[in-house]
Amino acid sequence: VKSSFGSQEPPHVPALPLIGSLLSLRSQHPPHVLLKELQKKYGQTYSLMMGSHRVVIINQHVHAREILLKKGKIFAGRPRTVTTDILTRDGKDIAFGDYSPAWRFHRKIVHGALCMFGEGSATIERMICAEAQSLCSTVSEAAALGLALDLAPELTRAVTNVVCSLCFNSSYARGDPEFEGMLRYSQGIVDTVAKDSLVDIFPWLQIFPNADLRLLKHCVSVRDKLLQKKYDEHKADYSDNVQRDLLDALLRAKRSAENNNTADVDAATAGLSDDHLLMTVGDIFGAGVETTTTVLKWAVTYLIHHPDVQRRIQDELDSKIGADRSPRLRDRGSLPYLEATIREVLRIRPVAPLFIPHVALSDTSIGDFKVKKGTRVIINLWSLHHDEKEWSHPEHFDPGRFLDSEGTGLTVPSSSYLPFGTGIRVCLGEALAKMELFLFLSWILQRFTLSVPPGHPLPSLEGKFGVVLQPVKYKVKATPRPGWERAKSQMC
Ligand code: HEM
Ligand code: PLO
Repeated sequence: VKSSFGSQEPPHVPALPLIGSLLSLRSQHPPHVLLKELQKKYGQTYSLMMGSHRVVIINQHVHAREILLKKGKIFAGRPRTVTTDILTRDGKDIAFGDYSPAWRFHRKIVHGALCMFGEGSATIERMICAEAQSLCSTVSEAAALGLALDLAPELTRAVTNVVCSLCFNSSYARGDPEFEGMLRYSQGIVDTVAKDSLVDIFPWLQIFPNADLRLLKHCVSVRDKLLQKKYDEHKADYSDNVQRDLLDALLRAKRSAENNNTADVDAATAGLSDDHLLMTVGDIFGAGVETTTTVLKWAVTYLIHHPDVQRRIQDELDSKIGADRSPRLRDRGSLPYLEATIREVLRIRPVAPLFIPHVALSDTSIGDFKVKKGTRVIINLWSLHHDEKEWSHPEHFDPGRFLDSEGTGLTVPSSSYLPFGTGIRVCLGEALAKMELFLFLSWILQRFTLSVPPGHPLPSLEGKFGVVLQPVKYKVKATPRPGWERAKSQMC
């Protein structure tokens, strides 16, 4: 794609060893906050060297939208990094894979399969409700015993089982050793992948013994064994006539590409290797679990800090749904305050505060700035979601900003809001994630009021930066709401 080449270089942060080390040596701020701060000195769009790579940092929505939408194809590349190469067998997945015919083909198939099993089907709603039911029973048992509960593993199991049903047509019971193993390896990957941001600052570190890399390799090999097992089982009883899940849909696409049963040019040139297929399922599985769980944890954290918001959601649930049935997806339109709360959680604590870096595939421009082919671009979603010019008191949690003046209709009050990205690299799981967030939160809040156990401090709102921005661990006290005592909470 041809495009005009801008007239000036973006302001450049001096290439001292400083920046590389500021990010890797953990300045007092996490990277997204530090990169937001640097705009005070260098302007909203500036560049810096990270190791040997030139990186442009974007802190405003006009440039972010130009990159993702207007020039989406030019900026559709992804960098290769030591850690993501280990995770994805050199970029054979969708999220970290560079732009290519193979990538286009995989994305198209997964998108189709997600539509078939996800948005368009009643099955997915049933799967989510079954997990919401089981989650609420666990919470109810703890409440009946007067126990405070770490909700994180329970939320993770619920979300994992939805993705598991979707991908593999299977699910885990509480305490299943395979599930416990999965929790461990996934946290290991989240903790080590992109440790120094997704731009390798010191790629040469890999040649030294490095505890993080060792842990990452170990966790990835555990994950790969699990994926391989599911893959082998599916291959063994695959039939062209039934598609039980996403993996069946991928297998079918692979066979059809191999038999040249396709008019798709990308498919014919790219094919679908076993590695590609496994890594793609790994992406859906990993993204499906870690992102949605993280948002649910942030939602619970903010609801505990804001009992007034919790009460207003419960009032809405009581008046629109009542206590005789559980919420369904079709209730989404009548619960605007809950929807607004979900939007506000996604704004104030974006799951991926720096997205995944994009790469310019040809010489191009951003605004008036020249950008050379190969330049890496970090879109700082944290800056967009905390831009004082776009949001009043950005650190203030206020679902009301997503409601119209009557307080009944939903709005997006600023263009500086992109929780799922946009354009050709837009999140593939947006619809699925929104269904899960709505159903899990509405089921929980219909039945329980959440608070910290007596004597415990409120949980921190800081978050731990990594490939996803996670809240810290803490325990929750769940008080059953009137009318939702033990027996009734078992009801669907
Ligand atoms: C990419 C957000 C849930 C699958 C992304 C990106 C963001 C994002 C910001 C990067 C966009 C970019 O680099 O330009 C979220 C949030 C979620 C969520 C906030 C939950 C609330 C999910 C789920 C799935 C998923 C449930 C899978 C079913 C993916 C994939 C990509 C992606 C495969 C890579 C797309 C590509 O590079 O082409 N997501 N996501 N996400 N997401 Fe999500
Ligand atoms: C999460 C840990 C898993 O074990 C592996 C994995 C795969 C895909 C990644 C995901 C992790 C983190 C969140 C990512 C997702 C792809 C898209 C998503 C980066 C590392 C986001 C939010 O961009």
